[in-house]
Order: sequence, then C-alpha cells, then structure tokens
Amino acid sequence: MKNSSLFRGCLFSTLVFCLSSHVYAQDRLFDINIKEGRIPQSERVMKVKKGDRITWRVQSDAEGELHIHAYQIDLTVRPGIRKVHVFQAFATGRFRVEWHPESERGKGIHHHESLALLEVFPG
Ligand SMILES: [Cu+2]
Repeated sequence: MKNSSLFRGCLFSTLVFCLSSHVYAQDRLFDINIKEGRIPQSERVMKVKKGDRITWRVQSDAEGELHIHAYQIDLTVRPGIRKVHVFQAFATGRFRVEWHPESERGKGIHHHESLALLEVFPG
C-alpha cells in the first residue's frame, strides 16, 4: 500500500511539473534590425526562459549570416527581405549571437564582437 501511494504522489508531482512548465513557457518576439552590422545597444541582450518559444524577425541593410553556434542556428539574411525564424530555448546559458557580413562568409571568422547576447534562464 505504501508503495502505491508513493507512486501516486510521484505521478502527481510529475504531472504538476509538466503542466506548469507548459503554462509558464512564453512566446517571445524579437525584432532584430541590423544596420552596418550592428543593432542598438538597448536591444543587444535578449533575456528569455528555458522552454520559451522565440520568434526572431531579422532585417539587415546588407547581406550576411546570423549565427548562434550552440543552438545551431545559421540564417542567411538579404536586404529588403525580413527573415522570420522560430525556435525553442532548449539550453540555458549565455550565448553569443554573431553577424557575419557577406564578405566574411566561408572564411571561418568567428572572433569579432558579438552582435547580441541570448540569455536563457532556468524556467
Ligand atoms: Cu558565427
């Protein structure tokens, strides 16, 4: 008897945990407007929680690629075309969002200043 009530208790807490993680995960929208390889200082840190569904709407005045290496996101952006990308914040941490102008493409240059930071906090 003891074991089965313990089992029910575990099942219940697992269920509550699953439901709450669904309730608290949010949809987060970020507009990223790149001009001359930069975005405004006030938009450089994107803070989200693990599990959030993130939508990026990216525009740039020049062709290039937007990367978050840890998340394996690699978007080609062309001027005049807004790129929309949706992904889930599956890993916590602080991640560099990099912009590589067309002139750097394929040269493996990844050590200049990051465009922005994605900070994913535990849910
Ligand atoms: Cu990169």
